[in-house]
Amino acid sequence: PRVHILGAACALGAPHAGSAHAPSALRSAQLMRSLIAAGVDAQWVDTLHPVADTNDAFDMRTRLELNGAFARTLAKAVAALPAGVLPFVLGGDHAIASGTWRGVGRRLGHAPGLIWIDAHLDSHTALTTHSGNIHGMPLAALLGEGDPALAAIAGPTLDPQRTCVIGARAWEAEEHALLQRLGVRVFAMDEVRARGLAAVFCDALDIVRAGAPGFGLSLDLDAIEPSTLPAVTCPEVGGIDPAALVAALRHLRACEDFVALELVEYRPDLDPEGDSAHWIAAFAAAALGPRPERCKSAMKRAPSLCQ
Ligand code: DIR
Ligand code: MN
Ligand code: MN
Ligand code: MN
Repeated sequence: PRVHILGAACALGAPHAGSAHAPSALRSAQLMRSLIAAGVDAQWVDTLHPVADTNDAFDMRTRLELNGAFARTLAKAVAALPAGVLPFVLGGDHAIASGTWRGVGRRLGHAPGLIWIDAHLDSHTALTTHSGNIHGMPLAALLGEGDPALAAIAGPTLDPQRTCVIGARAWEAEEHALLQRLGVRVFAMDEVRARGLAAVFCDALDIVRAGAPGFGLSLDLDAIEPSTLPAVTCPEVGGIDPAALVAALRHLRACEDFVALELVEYRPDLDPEGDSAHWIAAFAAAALGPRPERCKSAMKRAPSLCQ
Protein backbone atom coordinates (compact mmCIF):
# COMPACT_ATOMS: atom_id res chain seq x y z
CA PRO A 1 0.00 0.00 0.00
CA ARG A 2 0.96 3.60 -0.62
CA VAL A 3 -0.11 4.93 2.82
CA HIS A 4 1.35 3.35 5.96
CA ILE A 5 -0.55 4.22 9.14
CA LEU A 6 1.40 4.36 12.40
CA GLY A 7 -0.59 4.80 15.62
CA ALA A 8 1.18 6.86 18.30
CA ALA A 9 -0.78 6.02 21.46
CA CYS A 10 0.95 8.59 23.63
CA ALA A 11 -0.67 11.38 25.67
CA LEU A 12 2.28 12.10 27.95
CA GLY A 13 2.47 15.65 26.57
CA ALA A 14 -1.13 16.56 27.44
CA PRO A 15 -2.96 17.34 30.67
CA HIS A 16 -5.35 14.41 30.04
CA ALA A 17 -4.61 10.82 28.98
CA GLY A 18 -7.65 10.54 26.66
CA SER A 19 -5.84 11.06 23.35
CA ALA A 20 -3.68 7.98 23.98
CA HIS A 21 -6.75 5.93 23.09
CA ALA A 22 -7.34 7.69 19.77
CA PRO A 23 -5.53 5.15 17.55
CA SER A 24 -7.43 2.15 18.93
CA ALA A 25 -10.75 4.02 18.93
CA LEU A 26 -10.34 5.20 15.35
CA ARG A 27 -9.15 1.82 14.18
CA SER A 28 -12.26 0.15 15.56
CA ALA A 29 -14.52 3.01 14.35
CA GLN A 30 -15.00 3.92 10.71
CA LEU A 31 -11.53 5.18 9.82
CA MET A 32 -10.19 2.24 7.79
CA ARG A 33 -13.57 1.62 6.19
CA SER A 34 -13.87 5.29 5.18
CA LEU A 35 -10.34 5.38 3.79
CA ILE A 36 -10.88 2.27 1.70
CA ALA A 37 -14.25 3.58 0.48
CA ALA A 38 -12.45 6.78 -0.60
CA GLY A 39 -9.96 4.75 -2.61
CA VAL A 40 -7.05 5.26 -0.21
CA ASP A 41 -4.50 2.49 -0.54
CA ALA A 42 -3.73 2.22 3.18
CA GLN A 43 -2.37 -0.31 5.64
CA TRP A 44 -2.18 -0.02 9.44
CA VAL A 45 1.40 -1.09 10.15
CA ASP A 46 1.79 -0.64 13.91
CA THR A 47 0.69 1.26 17.02
CA LEU A 48 3.45 2.47 19.34
CA HIS A 49 2.94 2.82 23.11
CA PRO A 50 5.04 4.80 25.62
CA VAL A 51 6.77 3.12 28.54
CA ALA A 52 4.73 5.08 31.11
CA ASP A 53 0.94 5.09 30.82
CA THR A 54 -0.02 7.87 33.21
CA ASN A 55 0.10 11.65 32.91
CA ASP A 56 0.25 12.18 36.65
CA ALA A 57 2.53 14.50 38.53
CA PHE A 58 5.82 14.20 36.69
CA ASP A 59 8.34 16.98 37.20
CA MET A 60 9.49 18.87 34.08
CA ARG A 61 12.69 16.85 33.70
CA THR A 62 10.78 13.57 33.75
CA ARG A 63 8.16 14.89 31.30
CA LEU A 64 10.87 15.97 28.88
CA GLU A 65 12.65 12.62 29.12
CA LEU A 66 9.50 10.48 28.76
CA ASN A 67 8.15 12.48 25.82
CA GLY A 68 11.61 12.59 24.26
CA ALA A 69 11.98 8.82 24.58
CA PHE A 70 8.65 8.22 22.85
CA ALA A 71 9.48 10.73 20.13
CA ARG A 72 12.82 9.01 19.46
CA THR A 73 11.04 5.66 19.11
CA LEU A 74 8.48 7.19 16.76
CA ALA A 75 11.14 8.95 14.67
CA LYS A 76 12.93 5.64 14.24
CA ALA A 77 9.71 3.85 13.24
CA VAL A 78 8.84 6.54 10.68
CA ALA A 79 12.37 6.50 9.27
CA ALA A 80 12.22 2.70 8.95
CA LEU A 81 9.06 2.61 6.80
CA PRO A 82 9.72 1.44 3.23
CA ALA A 83 10.99 4.02 0.75
CA GLY A 84 8.22 5.56 -1.32
CA VAL A 85 5.33 5.01 1.12
CA LEU A 86 3.50 7.96 2.68
CA PRO A 87 3.52 7.78 6.49
CA PHE A 88 0.24 8.73 8.22
CA VAL A 89 0.96 9.18 11.93
CA LEU A 90 -2.10 9.15 14.16
CA GLY A 91 -1.64 10.51 17.72
CA GLY A 92 -1.76 10.83 20.58
CA ASP A 93 -1.21 14.39 21.68
CA HIS A 94 0.83 16.85 19.62
CA ALA A 95 4.09 16.22 21.53
CA ILE A 96 4.57 13.19 19.26
CA ALA A 97 5.30 15.61 16.39
CA SER A 98 8.79 16.18 17.79
CA GLY A 99 9.48 12.60 16.65
CA THR A 100 7.34 12.30 13.52
CA TRP A 101 8.99 15.08 11.52
CA ARG A 102 12.55 14.13 12.48
CA GLY A 103 11.75 10.68 11.08
CA VAL A 104 10.29 12.18 7.93
CA GLY A 105 13.44 14.28 7.53
CA ARG A 106 15.58 11.14 7.84
CA ARG A 107 13.56 9.58 5.00
CA LEU A 108 14.07 12.63 2.79
CA GLY A 109 17.69 13.27 3.73
CA HIS A 110 16.83 16.90 4.51
CA ALA A 111 14.25 18.95 6.42
CA PRO A 112 10.68 18.68 5.12
CA GLY A 113 8.58 21.77 4.60
CA LEU A 114 5.79 21.69 7.19
CA ILE A 115 2.26 23.11 7.42
CA TRP A 116 1.18 23.15 11.09
CA ILE A 117 -2.62 23.54 11.42
CA ASP A 118 -3.45 24.35 15.04
CA ALA A 119 -5.41 26.73 17.29
CA HIS A 120 -2.12 27.11 19.20
CA LEU A 121 1.51 27.82 18.31
CA ASP A 122 3.09 24.89 20.21
CA SER A 123 6.29 26.91 20.35
CA HIS A 124 7.12 27.09 24.02
CA THR A 125 10.25 25.70 25.58
CA ALA A 126 10.59 24.25 29.06
CA LEU A 127 11.75 27.72 30.14
CA THR A 128 8.77 29.67 28.78
CA THR A 129 5.81 27.28 29.21
CA HIS A 130 2.95 28.52 31.39
CA SER A 131 1.09 25.20 31.59
CA GLY A 132 4.02 22.77 31.85
CA ASN A 133 2.46 20.64 29.10
CA ILE A 134 4.89 19.24 26.54
CA HIS A 135 2.25 19.36 23.76
CA GLY A 136 2.73 23.14 23.86
CA MET A 137 6.41 22.72 22.76
CA PRO A 138 6.86 20.42 19.72
CA LEU A 139 7.10 23.08 16.99
CA ALA A 140 9.87 24.89 18.89
CA ALA A 141 11.65 21.57 19.38
CA LEU A 142 11.45 20.72 15.65
CA LEU A 143 12.97 24.14 14.93
CA GLY A 144 15.86 23.23 17.22
CA GLU A 145 14.79 25.36 20.20
CA GLY A 146 14.55 24.29 23.84
CA ASP A 147 15.65 21.27 25.82
CA PRO A 148 17.75 18.70 23.89
CA ALA A 149 15.51 15.84 25.09
CA LEU A 150 12.94 17.11 22.55
CA ALA A 151 14.97 19.40 20.30
CA ALA A 152 17.96 17.17 19.53
CA ILE A 153 16.23 14.00 18.31
CA ALA A 154 18.15 12.48 15.38
CA GLY A 155 17.07 13.96 12.06
CA PRO A 156 17.07 17.33 10.31
CA THR A 157 15.92 20.48 12.13
CA LEU A 158 13.04 22.28 10.34
CA ASP A 159 13.84 25.27 8.17
CA PRO A 160 11.78 28.20 9.54
CA GLN A 161 11.55 29.61 6.01
CA ARG A 162 9.72 26.43 4.93
CA THR A 163 7.46 26.16 8.00
CA CYS A 164 4.11 27.85 8.61
CA VAL A 165 1.18 27.76 11.03
CA ILE A 166 -2.50 28.03 10.03
CA GLY A 167 -5.47 28.68 12.32
CA ALA A 168 -3.76 30.02 15.44
CA ARG A 169 -5.96 32.00 17.84
CA ALA A 170 -4.65 31.24 21.36
CA TRP A 171 -1.02 31.77 22.32
CA GLU A 172 1.29 33.20 24.95
CA ALA A 173 3.71 36.03 24.14
CA GLU A 174 6.92 34.00 24.50
CA GLU A 175 6.03 31.38 21.89
CA HIS A 176 4.82 34.03 19.45
CA ALA A 177 8.09 35.93 19.93
CA LEU A 178 10.08 32.75 19.24
CA LEU A 179 8.33 32.15 15.90
CA GLN A 180 8.75 35.82 14.96
CA ARG A 181 12.45 35.73 15.76
CA LEU A 182 12.90 32.64 13.57
CA GLY A 183 10.75 34.04 10.76
CA VAL A 184 8.02 31.38 10.75
CA ARG A 185 4.92 32.63 8.91
CA VAL A 186 1.79 32.45 11.11
CA PHE A 187 -1.58 32.61 9.35
CA ALA A 188 -3.62 33.45 12.43
CA MET A 189 -7.34 32.74 12.50
CA ASP A 190 -8.17 36.42 11.86
CA GLU A 191 -6.32 36.19 8.54
CA VAL A 192 -7.97 32.85 7.68
CA ARG A 193 -11.37 34.43 8.33
CA ALA A 194 -10.58 37.55 6.31
CA ARG A 195 -9.04 35.86 3.26
CA GLY A 196 -10.63 32.42 3.32
CA LEU A 197 -8.90 29.12 4.00
CA ALA A 198 -8.30 28.34 0.31
CA ALA A 199 -6.22 31.50 -0.26
CA VAL A 200 -4.23 31.00 2.93
CA PHE A 201 -3.61 27.32 2.17
CA CYS A 202 -2.32 28.32 -1.25
CA ASP A 203 0.19 30.74 0.30
CA ALA A 204 1.17 28.03 2.78
CA LEU A 205 1.90 25.56 -0.03
CA ASP A 206 4.13 28.13 -1.70
CA ILE A 207 6.10 28.55 1.55
CA VAL A 208 6.60 24.89 2.38
CA ARG A 209 7.28 23.74 -1.21
CA ALA A 210 9.97 26.34 -1.91
CA GLY A 211 13.66 25.49 -2.04
CA ALA A 212 13.70 21.75 -1.41
CA PRO A 213 11.45 18.82 -2.33
CA GLY A 214 9.14 17.22 0.23
CA PHE A 215 6.61 18.69 2.63
CA GLY A 216 4.15 17.43 5.22
CA LEU A 217 1.12 18.52 7.18
CA SER A 218 0.55 18.25 10.92
CA LEU A 219 -3.13 18.63 11.84
CA ASP A 220 -4.03 19.43 15.45
CA LEU A 221 -7.79 18.87 15.53
CA ASP A 222 -8.28 21.77 17.93
CA ALA A 223 -7.77 24.04 14.90
CA ILE A 224 -11.31 23.14 13.81
CA GLU A 225 -14.30 25.08 15.14
CA PRO A 226 -15.14 23.20 18.37
CA SER A 227 -18.91 23.44 17.94
CA THR A 228 -18.48 20.98 15.04
CA LEU A 229 -15.43 19.08 16.34
CA PRO A 230 -15.59 19.20 20.15
CA ALA A 231 -13.59 16.05 21.00
CA VAL A 232 -10.21 17.69 21.72
CA THR A 233 -8.29 18.53 24.91
CA CYS A 234 -7.98 22.30 24.37
CA PRO A 235 -10.97 23.65 22.39
CA GLU A 236 -10.74 27.31 21.28
CA VAL A 237 -13.79 29.11 19.87
CA GLY A 238 -13.71 30.62 16.39
CA GLY A 239 -11.93 27.87 14.47
CA ILE A 240 -11.64 26.53 10.92
CA ASP A 241 -14.78 25.32 9.13
CA PRO A 242 -14.26 21.56 8.68
CA ALA A 243 -15.85 21.46 5.23
CA ALA A 244 -13.46 24.19 4.05
CA LEU A 245 -10.58 22.16 5.45
CA VAL A 246 -11.70 19.05 3.55
CA ALA A 247 -11.74 21.10 0.35
CA ALA A 248 -8.25 22.48 1.01
CA LEU A 249 -6.78 19.10 1.95
CA ARG A 250 -7.99 17.59 -1.33
CA HIS A 251 -5.35 19.68 -3.11
CA LEU A 252 -2.64 17.62 -1.39
CA ARG A 253 -3.57 14.66 -3.59
CA ALA A 254 -2.14 16.43 -6.62
CA CYS A 255 1.15 17.19 -4.88
CA GLU A 256 3.73 14.51 -5.63
CA ASP A 257 6.01 16.15 -3.07
CA PHE A 258 3.46 15.71 -0.21
CA VAL A 259 5.33 13.11 1.86
CA ALA A 260 3.62 12.67 5.26
CA LEU A 261 0.47 13.41 7.26
CA GLU A 262 0.07 13.64 11.02
CA LEU A 263 -3.24 13.99 12.88
CA VAL A 264 -3.31 14.56 16.64
CA GLU A 265 -5.27 15.49 19.78
CA TYR A 266 -8.43 13.43 19.17
CA ARG A 267 -10.21 12.54 22.44
CA PRO A 268 -12.50 9.53 21.90
CA ASP A 269 -13.75 9.82 25.50
CA LEU A 270 -15.36 13.16 24.46
CA ASP A 271 -16.93 11.74 21.28
CA PRO A 272 -19.70 9.32 22.32
CA GLU A 273 -21.63 9.71 19.05
CA GLY A 274 -18.54 9.54 16.85
CA ASP A 275 -19.22 12.92 15.19
CA SER A 276 -15.62 14.06 15.52
CA ALA A 277 -14.36 10.67 14.29
CA HIS A 278 -16.47 11.17 11.18
CA TRP A 279 -14.63 14.43 10.41
CA ILE A 280 -11.25 12.81 11.06
CA ALA A 281 -12.03 10.18 8.43
CA ALA A 282 -13.09 12.93 6.02
CA PHE A 283 -9.83 14.88 6.54
CA ALA A 284 -7.67 11.80 6.05
CA ALA A 285 -9.57 10.67 2.96
CA ALA A 286 -9.36 14.16 1.47
CA ALA A 287 -5.57 14.34 1.86
CA LEU A 288 -4.72 10.73 1.04
CA GLY A 289 -7.19 9.80 -1.70
CA PRO A 290 -6.10 8.70 -5.15
CA ARG A 291 -4.05 11.15 -7.17
CA PRO A 292 -6.03 12.81 -9.97
CA GLU A 293 -5.33 11.05 -13.29
CA ARG A 294 -4.05 14.17 -15.05
CA CYS A 295 -1.49 14.80 -12.31
CA LYS A 296 0.15 11.40 -12.28
CA SER A 297 3.18 12.17 -14.41
CA ALA A 298 4.64 15.62 -14.81
CA MET A 299 2.43 17.68 -12.49
CA LYS A 300 4.52 19.01 -9.62
CA ARG A 301 2.34 21.85 -8.45
CA ALA A 302 -1.15 21.77 -7.01
CA PRO A 303 -2.99 23.14 -10.04
CA SER A 304 -6.18 25.06 -9.36
CA LEU A 305 -5.76 26.31 -5.80
CA CYS A 306 -3.57 29.36 -6.35
CA GLN A 307 -5.42 31.04 -9.21
C1 DIR B 1 -0.79 26.37 25.73
C2 DIR B 1 -1.84 25.52 25.05
N1 DIR B 1 -0.12 27.28 24.82
C3 DIR B 1 0.25 25.49 26.44
N2 DIR B 1 -1.30 24.71 24.04
C4 DIR B 1 -1.97 23.70 23.43
O1 DIR B 1 -0.16 24.59 27.17
O2 DIR B 1 1.44 25.74 26.29
N3 DIR B 1 -1.53 23.14 22.37
N4 DIR B 1 -3.11 23.27 23.91
O3 DIR B 1 -2.18 22.28 21.61
MN1 MN C 1 -0.92 21.39 18.79
MN1 MN D 1 -3.63 22.92 19.67
MN1 MN E 1 -0.84 30.56 30.20
